[in-house]
Amino acid sequence: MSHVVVDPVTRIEGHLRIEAEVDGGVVRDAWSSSTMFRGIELILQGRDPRDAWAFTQRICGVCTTVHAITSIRAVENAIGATPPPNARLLRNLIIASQCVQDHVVHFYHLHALDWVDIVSALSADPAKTSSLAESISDWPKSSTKYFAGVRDRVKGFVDRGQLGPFANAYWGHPAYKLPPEANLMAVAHYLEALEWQRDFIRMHAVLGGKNPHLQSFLVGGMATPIDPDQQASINVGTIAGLRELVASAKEFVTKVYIPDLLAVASFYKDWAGHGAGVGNYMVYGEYPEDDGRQPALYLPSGIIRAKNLATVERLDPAKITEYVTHSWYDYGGGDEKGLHPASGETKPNYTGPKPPYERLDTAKKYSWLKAPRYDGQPMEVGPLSRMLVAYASGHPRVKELVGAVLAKLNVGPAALFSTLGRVAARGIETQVLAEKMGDWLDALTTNMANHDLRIHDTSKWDPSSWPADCTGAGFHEAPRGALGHWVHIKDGAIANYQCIVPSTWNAGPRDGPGKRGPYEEALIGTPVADPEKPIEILRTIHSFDPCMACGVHVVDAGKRELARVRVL
Ligand code: NFE
Repeated sequence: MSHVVVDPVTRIEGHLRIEAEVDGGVVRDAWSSSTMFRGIELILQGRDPRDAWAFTQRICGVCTTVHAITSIRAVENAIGATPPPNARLLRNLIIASQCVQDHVVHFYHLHALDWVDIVSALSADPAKTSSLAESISDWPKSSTKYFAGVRDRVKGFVDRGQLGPFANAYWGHPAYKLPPEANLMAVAHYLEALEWQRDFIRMHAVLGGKNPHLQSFLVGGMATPIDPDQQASINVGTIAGLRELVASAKEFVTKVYIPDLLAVASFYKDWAGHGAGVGNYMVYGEYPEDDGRQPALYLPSGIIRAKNLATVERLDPAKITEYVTHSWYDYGGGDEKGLHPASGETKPNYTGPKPPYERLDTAKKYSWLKAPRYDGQPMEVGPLSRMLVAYASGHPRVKELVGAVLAKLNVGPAALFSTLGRVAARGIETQVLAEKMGDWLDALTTNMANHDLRIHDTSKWDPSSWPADCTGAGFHEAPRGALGHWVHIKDGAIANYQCIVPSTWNAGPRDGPGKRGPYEEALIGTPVADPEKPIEILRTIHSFDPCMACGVHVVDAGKRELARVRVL
């Protein structure tokens, strides 16, 4: 029996520690611990709820926008503000472009190197690499000369000994299965994706002034003027520029990302049999298509339990609770019970070992993440959950693309419940969203043509128009999954604020009754060839796309003050 500690898990956002018991080459038990504390909820108390989005957006720089949009929705829900249709369309474009960029970055820059061996790429034959690339896509950058150039560029990089992001990996590990040519093709696209994502996210600069942390959100709408005749507004020329970016996304996803995903997956089909996890999937739903109180959503909400695709249950947010039984928080003597986030508490109480430590006391508290549960059950959230709920709900485009990917890999729907299923679902979702964005640009154009330039509902701007005491909840599908913010507003100020982020759902520890969280459960049964180089653990954990920054923030285990920050 080996006790494996992976700390820090790299190529993620934030700080994550995994401990696992490996016996007979297989993970028998696992613990997921986030080693930082997030205090944004406390910073928000007493503030103007119209400012909350600007604070919460700083929870994370990777899923930038997502906490802003969720906060705005929570406050609008509490005070009864209704954004006009143009604001909904701009928000959908911002959210979808965030997701598309984030998924491409995850596939190439955070996850691909678990499957792609950089060192092996150096021995690839560029002519064979060109034939391989041309056999799977008509992407123009596929010549022998191009791949020879990439190989020489990477070789120069390696020869100088400046490995940068490629340092300290398990290159040459027997779990890497791609031939050198597939490795070289993937490395070339890793480099191209770096450039592509930087260009594509200009969508956010256009719609929000900058990225990360867009500046154009506003409770009741958006702060972006729309006017076809004004230079400083979203006008016809701006929309034409956005259309070009959307076209570039569709091209990159269909000609590079999806073909690469299928090529890599075809060598790792055994990973369709690992990493299933809890088998329960939760989706809040996203992309409102109208402006009603309960709008139709392009990607539906729902719950799937125990991998049963025959039934999609209606989601009821009242069934959400958070446990701190194994988390460094204090519920005032009642740590065995779960609390609904509307009455949730954030009282940090670090009881873990002083660093440096060898082991966490996993029988007690061992993470800064709480353990969220739905109807008492752990739920996986994220692209796989969204694609499963959409697939099982009969979403036409999702069904078509899921069917095509399964056919191409020659596997059945059961393969989706796996590490590989998570990777595939993320790619499918990227394509679905890249295709969909053009519809929202069309709708914006139509509204402009009809002289509907409304962007902000001012009727609820003044706090005197709000109830003296009100509560609201905002829901969103962030790239990593279901995100919820709950706000209590009293006399115009925030009385309480709680966020449950996707990585809290997925990476959270055991709950009151002792049930494992999704990361922990997904690791059970994972093969580990060499406990000193546990690449297989990273494959499954990375397939969730962890972001601990969303879950937590800064901590000093000695409880000393790190810095005093004045937030105005
Ligand atoms: Ni910091 Fe996030 C996303 C949120 S965390 S990346 O997506 O919310 O899971």
